[in-house]
Amino acid sequence: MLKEAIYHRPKNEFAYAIDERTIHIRIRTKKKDVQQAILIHGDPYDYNAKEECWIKKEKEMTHNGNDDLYDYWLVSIEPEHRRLRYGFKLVNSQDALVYTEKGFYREEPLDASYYFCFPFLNQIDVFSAPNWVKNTVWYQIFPERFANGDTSINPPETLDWGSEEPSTTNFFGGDFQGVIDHLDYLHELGITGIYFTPIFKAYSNHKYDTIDYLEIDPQFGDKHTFKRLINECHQRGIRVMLDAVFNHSGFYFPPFQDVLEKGEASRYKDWFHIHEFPVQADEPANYDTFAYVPTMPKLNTENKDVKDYLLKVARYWIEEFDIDGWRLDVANEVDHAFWRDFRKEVRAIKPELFILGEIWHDSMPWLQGDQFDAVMNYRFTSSIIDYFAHQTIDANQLMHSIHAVRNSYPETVNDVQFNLLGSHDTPRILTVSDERTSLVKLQMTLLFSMAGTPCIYYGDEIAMTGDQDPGCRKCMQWEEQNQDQDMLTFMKTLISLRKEHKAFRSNEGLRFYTDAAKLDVIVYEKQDLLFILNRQERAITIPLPPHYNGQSAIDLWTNDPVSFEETVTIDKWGYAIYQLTT
Ligand code: ARE
Repeated sequence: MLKEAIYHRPKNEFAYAIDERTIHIRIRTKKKDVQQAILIHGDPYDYNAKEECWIKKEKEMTHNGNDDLYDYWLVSIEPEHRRLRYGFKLVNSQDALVYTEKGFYREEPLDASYYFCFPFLNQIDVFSAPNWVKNTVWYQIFPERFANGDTSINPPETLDWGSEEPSTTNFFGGDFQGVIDHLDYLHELGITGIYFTPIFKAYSNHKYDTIDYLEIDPQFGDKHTFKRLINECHQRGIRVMLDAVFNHSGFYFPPFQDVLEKGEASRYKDWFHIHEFPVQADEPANYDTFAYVPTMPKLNTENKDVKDYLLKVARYWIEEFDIDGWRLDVANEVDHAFWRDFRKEVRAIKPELFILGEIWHDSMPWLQGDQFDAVMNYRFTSSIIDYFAHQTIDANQLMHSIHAVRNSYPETVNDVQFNLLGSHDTPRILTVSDERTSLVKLQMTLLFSMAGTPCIYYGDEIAMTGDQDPGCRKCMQWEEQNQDQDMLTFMKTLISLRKEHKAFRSNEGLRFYTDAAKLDVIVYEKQDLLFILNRQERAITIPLPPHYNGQSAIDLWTNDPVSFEETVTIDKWGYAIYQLTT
């Protein structure tokens, strides 16, 4: 047994509570090395005086997927007194070892102090995301480019809708009225959440360079219109999430302008990270910025005045407009202390508020339950795109990547991860998929059939194209003859299937079939559903898992009855979802 590959360390993703009674325990072992993993567990204080030993029990762990290197094991346990000491019995054909906090043993140590410890399950420590999130289907709107509903508030030099390619500086007049005018379109699509990129007063067309955090940008409308927008959304069962740009302000943010004007004498000089005075705004700026962008001075969120100001902003849009979520821009570059206070503040006024961090990499330090509920799951995005669109990884690598990402977070986090195929920061999914809508459908099927909360980037549902920013920010296509109605129908069906079947929204029972993967077809089951995705430009016949032979099912796309045999043939770029009926 390869002991060097065996790893467990509480808590993080290896030992965490999923509710006020239940604890998940995970362990990682070298792939195919361990055949059986058993949890040895007991109450830290249960001692048998007669036999002079700790009283312990055993519970079989289940295999929770594998990646290229490791098997992942999981067990759920409900200790009577919400406290736990535990270890692992690991068995293969040549060996049986006991793994504890003090190391490996042939025999089970008798003293509880040798074992790992989950000292006490305190309710306040339980990671808790709002219950509505995992059932939400999001739609991301870049307000400048969704719809121009009120030309009277067009910014100067507004172009006719869609008349030119988007650039980093041009404007087309998208606004709140335009969104209101199309809420029924979103409702019919099946959308139950809208994520707006920034809407506060700012200089650019993307509004990530904030001038006033407490004012709506006049090109989008006013607070009255925004209030109407929120009400119209809520009446349709659509929740609203805004974009909090707290890592940096814009160049024309009055406190930064004051520092530029008064230098060291400014009362705001400690609101930013100024290296030396006088402030030098030309590149290279002599103050910290987002990336190398001098017009985005980094805010000093460790400064009490800055924190007080930004937390006031965060509360304001909840208390005055009843928003349902905050997406946190460049969240990984803001200090943890700020986010801990942020969560306390916003959850105190709205316990059901969704807190979503924009982090593109492994985000466990922000997902302990004291900061974010979820992150934008770009790690999952890139695996899907690498397999179906770029075709730079094979089926096994896709499965391994999905399991590796899932097992890097608690299952409670996976249930609310913000899953996406693209955003305003990435090329559009159709463009990266070589403009093949069939490949997009495969990727959408995988995205919408995994646990988490999926998001459609505006226009992807009608097969819009667009390269990297700013190319991905074209004006929304509203002329029906220029919309891909087949893709729109597909997305409506996929969304309704996800709403109808719980197995779409949970990873419980998720299992991939490696025999099909050998033929480069992705086959996975989840409870009573079987999914088949074929990225190849040819039909292919694959063996079904033996236990399906003779079973009957319903094809969820056609509602036709199906009786399974040993094999099934899947069309080129084909996708199938079956619900077992026996
Ligand atoms: C402009 C240009 C871009 C250029 C960028 C950087 O348009 O072509 O790459 O400057 O110099 C906003 C605007 C952008 C604008 C940017 C700067 O929307 O159009 O880009 O301001 O003026 C990283 C960060 C991530 C960040 C992206 C952009 O980690 O937080 O870069 N995303 C947020 C927002 C953006 C916004 C900003 C931040 C600034 O979502 O829309 O940009 O407020 C890899 C890395 C990621 C990296 C990602 C994308 O995957 O792992 O860390 O994200 O690529 O580059």
